Amino acid sequence: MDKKFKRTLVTTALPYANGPVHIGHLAGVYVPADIYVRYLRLKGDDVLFIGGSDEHGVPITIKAKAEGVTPQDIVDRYHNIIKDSFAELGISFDVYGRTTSDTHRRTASDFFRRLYEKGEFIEKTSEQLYDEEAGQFLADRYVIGTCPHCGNERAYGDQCEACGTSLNATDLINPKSAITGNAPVMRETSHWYLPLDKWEPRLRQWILEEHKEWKPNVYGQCKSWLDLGLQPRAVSRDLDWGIPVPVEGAEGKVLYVWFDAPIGYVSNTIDCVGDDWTRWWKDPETRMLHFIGKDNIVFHCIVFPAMLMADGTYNLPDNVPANEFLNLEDDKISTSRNWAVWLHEYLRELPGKQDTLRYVLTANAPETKDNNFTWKDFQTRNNSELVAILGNFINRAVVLMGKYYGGEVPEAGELTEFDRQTTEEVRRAAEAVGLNLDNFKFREALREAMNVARAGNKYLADSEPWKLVKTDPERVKTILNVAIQICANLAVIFEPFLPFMAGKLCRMLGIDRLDWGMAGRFDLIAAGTKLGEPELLFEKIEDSTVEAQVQKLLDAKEKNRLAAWKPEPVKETVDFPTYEKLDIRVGKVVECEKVPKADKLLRFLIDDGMDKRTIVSGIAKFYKPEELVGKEVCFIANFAPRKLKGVVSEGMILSAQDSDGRLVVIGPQGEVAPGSSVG
Ligand code: B3M
Ligand code: ZN
Repeated sequence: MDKKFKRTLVTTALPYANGPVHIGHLAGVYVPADIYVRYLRLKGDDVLFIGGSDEHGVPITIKAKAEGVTPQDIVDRYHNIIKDSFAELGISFDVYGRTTSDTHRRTASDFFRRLYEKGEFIEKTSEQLYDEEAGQFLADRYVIGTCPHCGNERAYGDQCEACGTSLNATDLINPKSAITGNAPVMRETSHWYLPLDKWEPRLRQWILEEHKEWKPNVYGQCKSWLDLGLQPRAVSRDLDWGIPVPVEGAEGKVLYVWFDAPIGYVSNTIDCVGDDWTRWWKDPETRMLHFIGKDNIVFHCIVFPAMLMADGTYNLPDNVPANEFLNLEDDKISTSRNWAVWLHEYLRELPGKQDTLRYVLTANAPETKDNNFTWKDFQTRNNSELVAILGNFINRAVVLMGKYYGGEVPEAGELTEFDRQTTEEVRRAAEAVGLNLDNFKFREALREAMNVARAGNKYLADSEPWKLVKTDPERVKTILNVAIQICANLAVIFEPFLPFMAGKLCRMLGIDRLDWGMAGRFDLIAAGTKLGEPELLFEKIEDSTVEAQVQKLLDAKEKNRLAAWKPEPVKETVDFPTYEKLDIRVGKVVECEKVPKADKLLRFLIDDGMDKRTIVSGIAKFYKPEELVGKEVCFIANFAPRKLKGVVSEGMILSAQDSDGRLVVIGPQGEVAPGSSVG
C-alpha cells in the first residue's frame, strides 16, 4: 500500500434486495473484493470491509407489485437470503447492513440536508413523464425506451445497460411505461438537482490527471462521459418507497435511490464502528476502494464523488476496480429469463464446494473483458486443477509423512541444488501472488499461487522419496521437510482465494495463525511437529453433477420459450367459395408404417369410404405407427398428389402444432363413417 495511507476501507456494491445474487455478481465484485480484503488482513493492514443490501428504488417496488406483496416483504426476504449466502461462501464482511435501517435513514437525510443548506442543489420544476393510468410519474426502471446514444430499445429511464450511459428519463426516445405499457404524457413536477456540471472540471482533474493508474475499462468509461459533458442530475423522485426528502414542501418525494445507496456505505460503517466512522471516511490517511460491476461505474466515479465533493469533508475513492460481465454457457446472465447460477441454490445443491466456486470464478474472472462460465470448465478446473494439482500435492506430502515418520516432521539436512531451485521457485511465485493482488490482478495472482502447487508436485515427482526411502533415508527427511514447508506456503497464499481449504490445511499442519510474512519462507513448520489428521481437501466432481446443472439451465430456457409462445397471427380472410374448394374428409387408418430412410415420415393406408389411398405425413417423431392403426383422422381429400421419398402421397392428414412444436393428429370426437365430409 502507498505510504501515504494507514488503513483501507473496502466497499462492495450493495445488491438490490429484489432477488438473490448469482455468479455474475460474485465474479465481478464480491469474490475479488473478499480476496483483496483477506490479503490485506494477512499483511496486518488495518482494513474495514463494508457490504449491505440496497433496499430502495424502483427495482424493489416493481418486484413487489409483480408478486402482490409490499416492498418491505421483498427486501426482508432477499436481504436475508443474500446475507446468509455471502456468509456461507466465506465473503468476510465486517458488516452487512441494509438501506432501510434507521442509521441509514438518518445518515442519508443528514447528507441531503447538509448539501441543501449549503446551496448545493438546484430546485427546478420541469415536465416529466407521467403514466395517467397508473397515476404516477415514471423515472428510472419504470420507463423503458430507446437509448439516444446506442439505439438499445430496452434502455431504462436512468441508465442504458447496453452502453452504460447514465440517462434522464426524458432522454429516452419512444418511452413506454413499464407499469402499463402506455406512452407517458408530460406533467410538471419539481425536483432537486445536483449540478454535476459544476464539478466537471474537478472530476476531470481528479480522474483523468490524478488517476491514470485506474483500470483501462474504468478510466475509459469515465473519460467518455466527461467528454460528453455532464448535466445536472435529479436526486429526488415522486415515489412512495424510499427516504423522504428531508426539507419543507417535499411531500410525496423521496431521495433518488442512487443518491441514498452509496451513502449506505457510510451508514453501514457507522453501524460497524460507531463514532470512529469519520476516521474511515474523512481522514486523508484512509484509502477507499469501491469494488463494483461495470454498470455501476458512472455512479461511483462521477455521481457519488460529486456528492462527496459537494459535501467537502469526505475522502474520494483511491481506486474503483470495476470488472466486466460474466456470461453463463455463452449467454448473457439474466434474472428475468432465469439464466443464472444462483448462489443460494449452488450452496444447497453442491454442499461443501465453496472453494471450487471461488476458484473457478477467479480463474475465469471478467477482469479486462466479458468472460464465460461453463459447467464443463467448472468440472475440469475442479478435477484437473484443485484435485489433481493442489489437493494431490498436499495429500502426497502428508500421507508420506504419516507413512515414514508417523506424522512427525523430520529435521531437514543440507539442501541440495535442486532443493534450492525449488524453494526459490516457490519464493518467486509467492511474491508474484502478492504483487498481482496489489494491482487487482486476481486471475494472474491465482495462477501464480497454483504454480507453487505445481512446483511442489514436480519436486516430489523428481526427487522420488518413495524410492530413496530404501537407499537414502536421510535424504528423504530433507525432501519431506521441504515438501511440508511448501504445504505451509500454500496455506498462506491460498487463504485469500480458498479460505475453507486453507483452514483445513492449517489444522493438518498445526498452524494456528497465518500471516503474509510467512509466504516464501521454509522454516514454517518446526521439526518434531506432529501433523493433524489428513483431511479431504477437494473432491472430484462427477459428470452427473454438472449434467444436472446444465439440465436445470435447459429447463429454464424451455420454460421461457413456452412462456414466450404466441399463436401464429391469423391469415388473410378467405370467402366462402374459396373455403368450399377444400375437401376435408374423415378416413380410417388401415395401415401405418415408417417410410424407409426418412426419419420424419409415416406412410398411411387410409380407408376413405370409397377406396384405400396412401398418404405420407411428417409426424413420425410423435407417434409409433401401430398407435394410429384403426383410428379415424381428418385429411384433405383433393390435395394434389406429391411424391415424398419415393412414395406418392394422395392427400394430407391434418394435425395441430402445439407450442412446443409437437404435432397432434386431428380426428372426429365420435365415430363417423369413413368418407364423411368435414366442414
Ligand atoms: N444496487 C445496482 C446493482 O445492484 C445497485 C448498486 C448500489 S451500490 C451503492 O447493480
Ligand atoms: Zn445505450
